[in-house]
Amino acid sequence: MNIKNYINGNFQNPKNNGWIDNYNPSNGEIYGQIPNSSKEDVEDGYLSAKSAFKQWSKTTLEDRSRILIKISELLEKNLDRFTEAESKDNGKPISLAKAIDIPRAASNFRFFGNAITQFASESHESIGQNAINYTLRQPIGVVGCISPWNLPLYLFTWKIAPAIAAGNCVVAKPSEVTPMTAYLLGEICNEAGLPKGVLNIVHGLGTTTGQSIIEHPDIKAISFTGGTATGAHIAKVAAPMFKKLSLELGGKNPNIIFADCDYEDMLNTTVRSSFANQGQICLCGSRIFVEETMYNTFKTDFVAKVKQLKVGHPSDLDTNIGALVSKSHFEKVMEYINIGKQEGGKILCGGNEVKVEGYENGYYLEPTVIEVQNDDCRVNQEEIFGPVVTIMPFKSEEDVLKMANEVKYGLSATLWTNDLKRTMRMTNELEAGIVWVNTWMLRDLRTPFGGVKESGVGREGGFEALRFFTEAKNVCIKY
Ligand code: TXE
Repeated sequence: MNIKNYINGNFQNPKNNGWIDNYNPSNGEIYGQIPNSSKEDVEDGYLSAKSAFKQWSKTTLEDRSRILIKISELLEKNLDRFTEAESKDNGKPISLAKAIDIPRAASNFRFFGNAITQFASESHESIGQNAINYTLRQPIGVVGCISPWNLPLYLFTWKIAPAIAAGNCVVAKPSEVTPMTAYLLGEICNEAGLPKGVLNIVHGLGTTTGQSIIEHPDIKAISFTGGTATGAHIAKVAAPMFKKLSLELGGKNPNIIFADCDYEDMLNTTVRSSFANQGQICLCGSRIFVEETMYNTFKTDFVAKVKQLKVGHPSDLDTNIGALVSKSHFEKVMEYINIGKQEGGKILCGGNEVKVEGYENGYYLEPTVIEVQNDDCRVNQEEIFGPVVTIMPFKSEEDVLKMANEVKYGLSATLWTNDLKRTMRMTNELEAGIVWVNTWMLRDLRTPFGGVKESGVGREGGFEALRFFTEAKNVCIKY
């Protein structure tokens, strides 16, 4: 199946007729092609967005909201079709795509369709100066949204929905590794009555298509989720053009477990926070630190549970761990397992490729737990982004806090304890954009979402996203 670009409401081939193969990670086979769009295709997308902006930015909030909610409803109506497409393209279990990815994409549109009707700006009365100031929140114009492959439609729509809700028009590029659901979204947008040109989806490689978006002088804001190295590159390109930037990058998140926690809840959630989506979530708790007094108990129970996880074909309903997204990513994760061994880490379970019967060329890997001696090793410092976690014991709150913060990343942290004072101390001190206490990945779309340090710049979610996608203009009237 050939995917096409979605520009000005139409589906079209890339101008240079350049194509990239699209792989099914569950069997390693090519099952379609996607455009390798050039600068000219991006320009087409931009011109279409620019011409739609005049009218879309003046469209009433009620009308914008209605269209976004319609898109959400159509995604729900097409749940099975989108679920199957996402699972096939990405390798994730179909059960996960059905329970999380596609419902969340629908929620993104519904949430921002509603949020825009509640979004307000401030006024300041300048007392004694006979003046009133008010702030206009105006859409930026044409904005770029670039998303990764791990949660394809979920993260794609997390950017697009607030961008268009706020009155912008968009040139968007999904990951070339997982383009399918973004492609299908175009049809839904047409059906929902989204005016032509408000959303333009240009497919292709990061270094060509993506690069043309970030370099475009009139695309004034870039919202990006992906690797830290790519984020740094985008920041370099965008800075001299003074683009607004929102960067959500990698993580190496600590999962800190104290002996006073609710044990069963912690254990079950820790299996999920380690291996959900094959460990390919920027929020996964990939460094597990366990209080010394319960370390051996935890180690035994955790490893026993991890061994029960079923690695299998994504469409089998009892599969817990599907395929990794691509061959190159599979190789990267395997390389880290080797690094872990070389560094003296002990493989407590997993560590090997899995051959799933009938799908021997798929990219399957056992969920892997590595016991490490200290936090300085590479497997504890670098983002692996696969079904691999490390575990090690800690003695004191002070020690674990130091280790938790001694990474270049700062996206999320998870803390398991029932001690209120410790919770307060540690949540204040942890260097992360999100701290979960006695839970993981519990999301409320109104909350600010993003990281500190090399995990990114800016926050998505709620009104933060609407602020990002608007320019504040102060108007001062003297009377
Ligand atoms: O991501 P890239 P990759 C981490 C994870 C992973 C590593 C690399 O550790 O192993 O990043 O993954 C587009 N201009 N995360 O290489 O390249 C690209 O086409 C404009 C964490 O797959 O950052 C895709 O659409 N765009 C992360 C998007 O950037 C460019 C999720 C992300 O791809 C570009 C994914 C360029 N020059 C990986 N180069 C998270 N935070 O959740 C690439 N792209």
